[in-house]
Amino acid sequence: MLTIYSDKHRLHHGTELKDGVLKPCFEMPGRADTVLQRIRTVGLGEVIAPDHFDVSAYARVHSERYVRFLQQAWANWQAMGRQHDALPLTWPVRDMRTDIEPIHIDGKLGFYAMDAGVPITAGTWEAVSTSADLALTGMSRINAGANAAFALCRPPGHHAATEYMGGYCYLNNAAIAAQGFIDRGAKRVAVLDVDYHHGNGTQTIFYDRSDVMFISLHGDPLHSYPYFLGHKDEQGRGEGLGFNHNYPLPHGTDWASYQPALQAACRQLIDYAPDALVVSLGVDTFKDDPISQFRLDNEDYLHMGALLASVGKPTLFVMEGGYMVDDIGINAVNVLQGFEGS
Ligand code: Q9C
Ligand code: ZN
Repeated sequence: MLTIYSDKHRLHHGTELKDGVLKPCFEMPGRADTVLQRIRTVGLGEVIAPDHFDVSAYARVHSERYVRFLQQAWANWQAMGRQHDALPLTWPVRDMRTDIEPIHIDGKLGFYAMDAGVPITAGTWEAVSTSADLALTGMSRINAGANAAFALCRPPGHHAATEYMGGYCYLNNAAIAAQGFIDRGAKRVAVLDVDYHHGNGTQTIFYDRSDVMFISLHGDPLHSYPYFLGHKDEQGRGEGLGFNHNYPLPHGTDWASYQPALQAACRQLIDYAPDALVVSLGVDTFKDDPISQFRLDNEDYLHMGALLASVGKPTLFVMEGGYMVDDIGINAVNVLQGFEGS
């Protein structure tokens, strides 16, 4: 399988507020390095650099003012004489106003963020725009006839929505790629999200649409981040009603209880018959993941890949989460090898 990768991900490494303490993000450069190393070890296939895309490709699913904010946030922060990572601290919760964008950078950060897990640093824009370009390059290769591709995205994207970042995500790589397929003539595209966390950003972006189906398997939001979205009764709205499917699963879910849900999701994908499938591939469902609560084991990811192949559609894999750095390469590449039937 073709992999799209860039070293530019290393430009992004920051801190997050976790358990009341500012710590290095679990989402760190070593993650992508480990996956790339595994790809080379098993000889998965060619590894190519991304093509460059215009920001207008990102603005197909994000607002223009949000993309501009991401581009300018570090400069605005630095202009205040600050040197540490830019992080939000104040949010417009219920009954406060969201119709006026603040001018002060602290106001902007809260306006465009859902949590304090999205540090903006000097290299963040270069890393996140390149990450989106990886997904767009994979989309373009599949559009040109490839059966599958793996965009080794970092930072991840599925928590980012039209106008906000969150959970280590800035630009929604999977959504940008899905929209790219539509913009090149696809009638229907499906996004299947197997990251441990609900893909709130992707769901929200496509919630009113029937041309992009979204299906997510994830830790029940009653107990797991992102807490405020990902319940079963969220099925889409208007035109999009019936084109959003959530499978919230309990703590301790292992392959025996995960497999039937994935099987059901694959049946829905087959019935939908999309022109292309985008898989938001998070492997934080692993038993030793430091921030998640499922119990999948290394070899389960081979079965996951085989099930995804049974959908029988051109498939773009987009890297999302997975924080047990030692195993993320084995687990992610197992999905790709399982998909290829090796
Ligand atoms: N510090 C992904 O797997 N962390 N994101 C809390 C506030 C939530 C996970 C954020 C974990 C986000 C792509
Ligand atoms: Zn995750």
